[in-house]
This record gives sequence, structure tokens and C-alpha cells, in this order.
Amino acid sequence: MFEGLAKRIQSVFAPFGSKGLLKQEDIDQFLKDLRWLLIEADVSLPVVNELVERLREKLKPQTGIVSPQDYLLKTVYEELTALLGSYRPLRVNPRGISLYVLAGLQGSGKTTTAAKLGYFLKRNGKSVVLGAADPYRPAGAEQLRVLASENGLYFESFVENGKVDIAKIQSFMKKSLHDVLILDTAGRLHVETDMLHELSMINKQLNPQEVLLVVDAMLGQEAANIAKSFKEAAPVSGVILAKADGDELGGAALSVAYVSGVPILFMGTGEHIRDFEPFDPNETAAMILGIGNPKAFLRKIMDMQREMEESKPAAKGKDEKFDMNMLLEVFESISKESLIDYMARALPVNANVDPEMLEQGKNRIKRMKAIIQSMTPYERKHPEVLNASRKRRIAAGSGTTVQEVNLLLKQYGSMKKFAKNPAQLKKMLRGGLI
Ligand SMILES: Nc1nc2c(ncn2[C@@H]2O[C@H](COP(=O)(O)OP(=O)(O)OP(=O)(O)O)[C@@H](O)[C@H]2O)c(=O)[nH]1
Ligand SMILES: [Mg+2]
Repeated sequence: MFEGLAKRIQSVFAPFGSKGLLKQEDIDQFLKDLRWLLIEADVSLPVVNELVERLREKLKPQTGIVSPQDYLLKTVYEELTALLGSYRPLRVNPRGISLYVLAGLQGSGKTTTAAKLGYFLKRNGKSVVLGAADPYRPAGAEQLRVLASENGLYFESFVENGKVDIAKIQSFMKKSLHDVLILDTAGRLHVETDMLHELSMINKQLNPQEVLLVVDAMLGQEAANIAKSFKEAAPVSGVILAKADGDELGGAALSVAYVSGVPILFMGTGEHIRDFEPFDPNETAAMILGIGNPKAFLRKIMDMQREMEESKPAAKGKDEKFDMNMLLEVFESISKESLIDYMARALPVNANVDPEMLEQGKNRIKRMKAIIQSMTPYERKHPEVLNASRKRRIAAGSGTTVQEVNLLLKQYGSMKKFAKNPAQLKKMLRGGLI
């Protein structure tokens, strides 16, 4: 599920694994790449534009501490989660049986989904009845009856003389001692007035707790357009994304909630009755971004931020000068956090994270630290005095090269520019994530 999208998205993050800085031009390139791959993944254009715009507003250049990759991952994770909508449990009728009406196009997966939802609720302790309400396909009622009997669910047909018998449903609900009635309604080839009219009638006369639209995830962004048309004409309250296991690119999952304004509540993940789960935007975003355990990832970043706040920087005076000592602290906190390692472990789709690159990044930090440690206290406070002979001495003392010393000075120069603004310096030292 979503493997294709996950692989592609993670490849956009990979180059940032070994970077120490994140410049505006890096952000621009990142957003450009991200935009392009989402369009290729059949995500609907308004969704792509919205996500990229939100990210453009949020992402700011970073000068160290938390790796740019973690910073990008965290920000995209948050925005992606917001875009996927929010999960809510099914509404329940406090005074009697809860009615859930399933609607959708022909072959979208309604009957299978009715049984899966029933089975899911049964496992949660509910007594569930599957109700046939498709007057056009008698075979559909039989399919539902078989699924009910195979899975320990009750079955009732509400089709009489080629019509859905609303009065029968009403009297059944009045008398029933069951917890849930799931109605499997007729599907049509297209979104048609007839079908929408039928759905509106059922809604008016039966006042269900939920009208759930089953959409086929394999249709990509077209699934979102279908959900939108339904929503405009009938009181759809939630979407069930069937066949999400066949949605390599995640186009439907990413588009449906934003385009239609209806939240995805569940998704079907295979043909088996158990292949069905509540749709969790956090988990889905994490899966797409390859964050194995999103809670642990966020906790780790937050712990780091707190730790840094509690340790040195915040206590330092306002007019503290940015010098090599402070840069050493920055490097020390980067190696201490070993987040680079953590991310490498957390990524289930590891193909795009080059372990060699990660190792190189860590080595570079080690060498930079060694360079600063080879400077005299005076040089650390006044790196501008570093002439050619001092640089040679430092390179020899730290087992590095003059080129590396120059590189560090260059990096120091760009951080210093940032550090001129005390607020920005503080933010940078706290991790640049707040
Ligand atoms: N892989 C996969 N297949 C599914 C899933 N849900 C349903 N299907 C398959 O999709 C096909 C159609 O499913 P049905 O439940 O009969 O669809 P329907 O909407 O009731 O069809 P009509 O009543 O003809 O409109 C069946 O072959 C199901 O096994 C799913 O989550 N994953
Ligand atoms: Mg059916």
C-alpha cells in the first residue's frame, strides 16, 4: 500500500541526510521535486498546490543542530497529516440501533465493505445486522447473506417487489435489539440523479447515523472527484477507501478528504474480511514518509529540543558573541543526538538512504569538532586571526587538511550571518524547530 509513493517521496528527502545546513535554495528545490512527484502520483492538483504552499510558508532555512532531513520530515509529516483529515469514530445512536448506510458506484466494494465493517464492529463487541437494500441485483443480496453467515453476522433483506422497503427497515429498527444495522445499497455505473435521489430518500426517512461512501482507491484522484459529486448531492458523512492495497501511488488517499471535504474513516486493505482498518492520518503520513514509528520520532525531536533548552544556550547572555566555542557546542549536540542513526533505523524503505552518506556526514562532524578543538582559546574567540600558518598548524593538529579548515570557516561565516540576530541565534541553538 502506497509503496510507490513512499519510495519516491523518500528519495526527495535522502540528499538532506548528510547536509548540515538548509538554505532557501535547498527548500525551493525540495518543494519543486516534491510537487512534481505528487503530480506524477496522481494526487489531485489543488491538493498538491495546497500542500506545497503550506510548506513554503512554514519551511525556513536552518543552520544546524537538528539535521535538515529531520526538520523537513517533521514539517512535511505535520502538513500531510493535516491534509489527510482527522479521524473520528462512527457516530452512535444513543437511543437504539445505529444505522450505517453504504453507498457507492458499481463494483466499488460496497458489499465486501459492509461485511468487513460488520465484522470489525462485531470484534468490538457489537451485535451487527447486514441489511440487503439493492433492488437491482438479487445476486448482491445473496452475496451479502453468505458473507454474513460466514462471519457470524445477522442478515436481513429489505427488498420487496423490486424496491427497497423503507417501512420494513423502520419497523425492524424499532423492534431490534441489535446494536448496528449496515445497509448495502445499489451501485450504479455513474453518479446518477436516480441513485442520489434514492440515497436522499433513505436519509430523510431513516435518518441514519452515517452515510458512508465506498470509493475505489485504485481510481486515483478520480476517487476524490466521485466523493465530491456525491457529497454535493447527498448527505455523505464519511468515506471508506476500498482497495487501498491496490493504490501504489496514494493518489486517492491524499486527495479524497481535501477535495470532497468528507473525512476518510476506514480503508479496505485486501480481499479478506479482516483486511479493514480505521483510517489514521498520522499513521498514513508516517507510512508515506517512511517514519517507522511516528510517535517515537516526534518524541525524540521534542526531547532533543527540551534538552537543548535546558542545557546551555538559553542561559547565555543576550550579547553572547557567536564564536567557534558556540559552533563546537552545535556540533557536539548534533553528534550527541545521533538522530542520523535513529532515522536510518526508523526508515522501513531503506533503499534511498545511503548508509555510506550517513556515515560520511557523521565523520565530517567529527573532523569539524577536531579542528575547533585544535584551536587556541584566543583563536576560537577570534577566528578572523587564522592565517595560512595557523591553519596549517590546526590542520596538522587535528589530522585534517587546510581545505577542511577553510570549509569550516566558510560554514562558520554563514552561521555567523544568521547569528547576528539574537532571536534567530537562539532559535537556531534550540534546534530551529520551534
Ligand atoms: N484487493 C481488494 N479487493 C477488494 C477490496 N474491497 C473489495 N474488493 C473486491 O472488489 C470486488 C467488488 O466488490 P463488491 O463488494 O462486490 O463491490 P460492490 O460495490 O458491492 O459491487 P456492486 O454491488 O456490483 O455494485 C470484489 O472482487 C472484492 O473482492 C479491498 O479492500 N481490496
Ligand atoms: Mg454489491
